[in-house]
Amino acid sequence: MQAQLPFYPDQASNFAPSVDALMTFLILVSLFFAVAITAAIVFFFFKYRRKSENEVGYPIHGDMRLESLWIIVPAFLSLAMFGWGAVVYVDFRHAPQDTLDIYVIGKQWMWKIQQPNGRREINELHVPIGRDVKLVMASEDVIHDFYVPAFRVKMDVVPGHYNTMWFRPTKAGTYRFFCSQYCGTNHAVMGGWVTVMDPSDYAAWLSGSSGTDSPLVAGEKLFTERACVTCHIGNGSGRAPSLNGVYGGTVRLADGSTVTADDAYIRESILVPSAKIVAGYQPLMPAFQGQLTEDQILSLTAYIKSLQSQPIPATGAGVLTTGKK
Ligand code: HEC
Ligand SMILES: [Cu+2]
Repeated sequence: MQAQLPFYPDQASNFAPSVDALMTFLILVSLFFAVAITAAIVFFFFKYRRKSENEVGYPIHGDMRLESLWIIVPAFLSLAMFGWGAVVYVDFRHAPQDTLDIYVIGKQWMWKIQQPNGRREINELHVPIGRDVKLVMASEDVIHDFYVPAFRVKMDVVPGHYNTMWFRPTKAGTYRFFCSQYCGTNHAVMGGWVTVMDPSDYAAWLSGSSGTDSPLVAGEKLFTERACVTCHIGNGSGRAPSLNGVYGGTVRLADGSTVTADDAYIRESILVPSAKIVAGYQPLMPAFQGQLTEDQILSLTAYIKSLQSQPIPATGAGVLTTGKK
């Protein structure tokens, strides 16, 4: 319905219909009360106007039925808004399993995007239709925000932190995306185009790659170049815990607490190792804060993720459970 209105963005993702339905409900409720209250004001203005110079009004002592009505109706309406909003929001915040993960890095004033096979794009994002896509987003400098109106999704992109958001494109075409967090002089031009393609076209486009390493391959190289491999030995015999099977699992820390090894934990472990020490190990890992770009951290994480499929060494003291399914 709204899609026919001028200036209304296309409905091009799984979220568009549900967000628009909720939005329509909110607008209709607001419109109803705005019109009804204005009409009542105008009506009472004439009906209860003072008709003679010495007219005095009756004192009014309230009316239980009226008061119950204006408590119950708004309470019911606002609970409905909350409940409905929560359903849409929870769906947006919980990415399904088996998503196509694409890395997005915001930087004054451009978007650098990397496809799962390593193909890079700038201010462009190609996605296949009908596939659940998850964007893993980080910033090189200040807070940005990735916003695709046609998909009805947006999410802040924060330095020192990963934010993710997911969507399933439902309609082929080219749609605009924007940075929607003011981020400096050229904020206004920090945007680009999402291209939603048929899966076969997307596969063909991907394979016409510009030939950079995939994050996984780049991560594996970095792991050697940055000498991570000298401490983190696969069979757990090094001075550091083996990273096999760590990702997605639960890690026991030296202070007795446990933590889930997600992207944020891996990131922190690399940048500021002293923040959380794995039980049974000395805090001798150097901090890599300021020494790795966001790209490189993402690549290292992708590599550590891939180590999940390797055998878990019996000596991996810190590992309680693994993310292996
Ligand atoms: C000098 C040896 C050393 C080097 C080099 C080193 N680490 Fe570590 N690393 C450790 C030790 C020891 C621990 C466990 C104590 C701790 O948590 O700080 C650790 C912990 C970790 C953890 C958390 C592991 C877990 O089981 O929870 C990750 C992830 C990690 N390192 C990644 C890296 C990466 C990536 C590099 C290279 C960029 C690297 N490390 C380089 C010694 C090292
Ligand atoms: Cu920006």
